[in-house]
Amino acid sequence: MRWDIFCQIVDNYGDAGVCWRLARSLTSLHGQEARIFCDDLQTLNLLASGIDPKIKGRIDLQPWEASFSNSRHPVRAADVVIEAFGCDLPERYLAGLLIASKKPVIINLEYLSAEPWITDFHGKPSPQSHGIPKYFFFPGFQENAGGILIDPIPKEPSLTQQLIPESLRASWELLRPDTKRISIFCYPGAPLIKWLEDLGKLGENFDIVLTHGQFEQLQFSIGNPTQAIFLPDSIQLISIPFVSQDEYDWVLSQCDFNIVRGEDSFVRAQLAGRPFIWHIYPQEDRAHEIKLAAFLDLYLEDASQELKHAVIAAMTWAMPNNWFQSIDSWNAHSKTWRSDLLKKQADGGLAARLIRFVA
Ligand code: TRH
Repeated sequence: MRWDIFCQIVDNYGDAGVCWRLARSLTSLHGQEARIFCDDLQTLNLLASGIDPKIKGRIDLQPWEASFSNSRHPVRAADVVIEAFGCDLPERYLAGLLIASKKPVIINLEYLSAEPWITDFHGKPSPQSHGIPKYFFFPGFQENAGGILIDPIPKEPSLTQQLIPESLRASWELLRPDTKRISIFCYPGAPLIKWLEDLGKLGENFDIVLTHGQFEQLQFSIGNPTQAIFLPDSIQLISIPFVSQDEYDWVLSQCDFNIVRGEDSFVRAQLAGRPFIWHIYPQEDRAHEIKLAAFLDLYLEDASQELKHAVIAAMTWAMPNNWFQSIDSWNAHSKTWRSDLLKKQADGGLAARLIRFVA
């Protein structure tokens, strides 16, 4: 089938990240044809860079405007049109669909959530006045939800540790042996300086891999962007550049602990099989707190009482000395969660469920 994926970047990288991962699964694993129309092609290209050209070559990345029917970019009718995160289709594209002989199916691809209510809405029709069939598709962890994007499934970290991407070589040389490694990719507002100071008092060495812009965020949080940041000697900060999605996946798999955010990095941290803090996207009405609680209910369903306390404390930004003593059992739990997750997604996860749904 031919898929047109519409991606409007609201902020950050998650919208592009999810659309790109979906397109690569559809094409490289399921032999579909995919185009992404994106209003910020530069960001999308950044994420997609460095990927095997055989995979990238199968996905047509186009600016948003290229979806309009005109003589330079005639619109081929797609079989499936994805409105990622409920973005509105361009009117001129929709007008083209209305006169097309074969109508596509439109999918409103929603945000990932572990909340129980999504299974009642997943796959339900969303009748439109234009008459083209449209459905809600809710990604989720439950078996009767839309699944999660699992491609590519990360390999055992020991098998890939030597495959240091070129863009990370210089940073990786700074890592100290026998030192715990923590990557950080989070939103402004997290109490990171205090967190790192506290971590530095645990009596172990930590190398902190700061993703692009994270160091500046730390400086900003102390109120003076030019001021040096003083942390205990046990803490080494290492800034890395913005890397491609595949390279960032690799970083997550090579760290002992990850701080992630949004949607895509949140899933990848779980697939890495390591403990993580999910800095959930803050929403004004505090809906994020409900979403986080719903995820923790699932994630910790089989955990001991002690581990539950530790993980909930960590995920709500309690200082590391409150929960780090449980890191070994959290590690074991992360591995079990990863393999259970993959078992539940053994049907191919989101991309495969989407194809089956449309078919
Ligand atoms: O960037 P995010 O915070 O994205 C979002 C947006 O806020 C969006 O509006 C919101 O709807 C969504 O979250 C829930 O976090 P996320 O989802 O983890 O996406 C980041 C993507 O960027 C992910 O695909 C990984 C990728 N990435 C790289 O490719 N290279 C990098 O160096 C880093 C740090 C990330």
